[in-house]
Amino acid sequence: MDIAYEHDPASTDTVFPLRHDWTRQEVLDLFEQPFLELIFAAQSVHRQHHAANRVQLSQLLSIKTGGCAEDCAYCPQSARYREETGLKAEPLMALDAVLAEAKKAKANGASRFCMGAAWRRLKDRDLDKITAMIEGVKALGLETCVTLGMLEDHQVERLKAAGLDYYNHNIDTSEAYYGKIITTRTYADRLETLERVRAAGINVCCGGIVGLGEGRTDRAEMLLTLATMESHPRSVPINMLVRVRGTPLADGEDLDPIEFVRTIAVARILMPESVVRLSAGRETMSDEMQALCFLAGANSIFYGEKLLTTPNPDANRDLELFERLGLKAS
Ligand code: SAM
Ligand code: DTB
Ligand code: SF4
Repeated sequence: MDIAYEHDPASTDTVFPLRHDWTRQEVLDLFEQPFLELIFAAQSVHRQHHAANRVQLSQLLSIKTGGCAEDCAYCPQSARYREETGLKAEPLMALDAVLAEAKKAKANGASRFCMGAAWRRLKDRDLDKITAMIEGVKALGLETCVTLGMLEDHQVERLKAAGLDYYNHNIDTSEAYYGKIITTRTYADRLETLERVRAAGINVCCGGIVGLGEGRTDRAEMLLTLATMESHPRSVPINMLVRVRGTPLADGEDLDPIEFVRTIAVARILMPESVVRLSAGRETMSDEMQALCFLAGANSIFYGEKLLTTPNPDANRDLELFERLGLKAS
């Protein structure tokens, strides 16, 4: 029986309202629930707002790799760790090469193409090239997303005019823990760009990374920041830290995978209408762990064998997993 591929708002009785007034204690209480209670609640919320068996596929492309001026401790693309990581900085890709990758992504079944640049901020000299990429990718019938660092008002307007669907800009962790991970920009800088994007009418894609050595309170605070925004981000990527040799976080202690699933479930409950993306880190996750994340309310993944610079499961492994779980891509 082909059930619940499409969202059926009448499929559950309890309505979980959209709220923007969550408190810190409520979020912590959610995290502390017995696991099975938490997953049941998350799955109930999920079915109220989303098709139960659909997972959206976004494909990433690094259009400008490495040499970044920021010092994000998790990131292989920071110029500060160049000696240790051995990652070479490359120039901005040419339009035709980007479009060739977008065509492949479309043929593989991705619905959104996300172009990432290792920049602290977008520079005006690159704006025309970026808007041409957005227009070209959109013309292929794909949703467009870019992540280019901090933006100014006139830049968001240009991106909007080019037809940009989503801008990704993560808050990454709690405000309290932020200074331990990044010193070259502030939490407030991040929120300012996010507000500009929202005000321009571009969908916000904003989430974070877990496994940075933060505590549960930091994970709760990060989700609280997202869930108390004026409107919830349309997409919420939850990344598990990918440990890259040569970065300051290469050798930390791994986060309990169950805690990662809890983070997904809490995100789902706090932001019922958002698409929660099981993002970086899938390469080292078991199929069972990924299935738990879908059960907890994740309904998007990064698809294709590469994230920006690190590996991701290849498409065959994902398609096989979808087949085993009866999931449909969208
Ligand atoms: N430079 C821009 C910025 O930082 O906003 C855009 C590109 S940056 C690579 C995009 C996001 O990738 C970061 O905000 C972070 O959440 C995620 N990321 C980077 N390195 C990661 C890693 N090793 N593991 C998990 N997520 C990572
Ligand atoms: C997001 O939240 N995760 C993606 C995307 N947005 C840009 C990036 C993950 C990067 C993982 C490390 C790498 O491949 O360089
Ligand atoms: Fe640069 Fe973005 Fe990497 Fe930070 S996360 S070092 S801003 S590319």
